[in-house]
Amino acid sequence: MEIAGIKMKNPVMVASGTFGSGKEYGEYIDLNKLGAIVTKSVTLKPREGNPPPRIVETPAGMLNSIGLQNEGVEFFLKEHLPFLSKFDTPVIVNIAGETVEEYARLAKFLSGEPAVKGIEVNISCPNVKNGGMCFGIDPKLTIEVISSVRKATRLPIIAKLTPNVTDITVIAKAAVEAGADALSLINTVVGMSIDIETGKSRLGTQTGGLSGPAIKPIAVRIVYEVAKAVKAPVIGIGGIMTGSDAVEFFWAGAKAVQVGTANFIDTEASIRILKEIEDYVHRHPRAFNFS
Ligand code: RRO
Repeated sequence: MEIAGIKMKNPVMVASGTFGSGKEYGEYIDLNKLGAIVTKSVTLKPREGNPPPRIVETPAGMLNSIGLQNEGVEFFLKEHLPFLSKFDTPVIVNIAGETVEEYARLAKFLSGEPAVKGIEVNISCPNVKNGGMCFGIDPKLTIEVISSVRKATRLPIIAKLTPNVTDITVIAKAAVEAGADALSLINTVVGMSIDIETGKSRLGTQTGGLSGPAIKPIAVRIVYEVAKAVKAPVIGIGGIMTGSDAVEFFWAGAKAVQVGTANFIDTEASIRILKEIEDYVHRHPRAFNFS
């Protein structure tokens, strides 16, 4: 099958930020079996991330406030990409920036790397003051970022959108109009958890991004709305723990899915989910056309 011109063996990808740079999981699962690997967001310069605590468990999910911690694009290309390039699985690099120019420069950097098969443009990080979600909640800024990335690279572009907007179809149309080849839906939902003994947030930054099964119905609804509104393929993300969860996203209109929070509970979750999808497809041979 193929998405945005990226050839994949199957529709199960691993979601950015939940799979490190791939190496961390290589000991536990056969990376060759995945549809694609999406790496943790990289920025031009290294970032230390947010003050702790950065993770809180919540009913049916978790909140994170990592704050885009990463070692920068040059370190990524030197230290992580060579390992990933050994596998027969496309590597999609998630990029984030504080300015439109930073996104474009990152895209240029990655364009010269044969091992990079696509760029996922993160305009939806909820945990940084500048950039991130600021772009993805505004259709004009969405157009600016995506069109500048479009000018900077010939690689397939996947825009990763935030659910924290009133009408996601407006942002989705803007991203596609500006040159996105596919859309990843959804990034985390802004949330908060308070310790009632101290009256303080359980996260260093007060609020964070909610992921896991708690957000699955929101994600399925958004995939459904966007798949009807744009022609570009949609990749479904949000609380996928089983093959049945993934199948819900396919029925909603997704062409592929990304497994995120489930990786933290079970390192083999993505492979298990793929098998469960295969079992479903075997029982329902005419349900989907993965081409
Ligand atoms: O690093 C983070 O805090 C983070 C990012 Br970049 C993102 O896109 N989504 C998220 O929930 N956390």
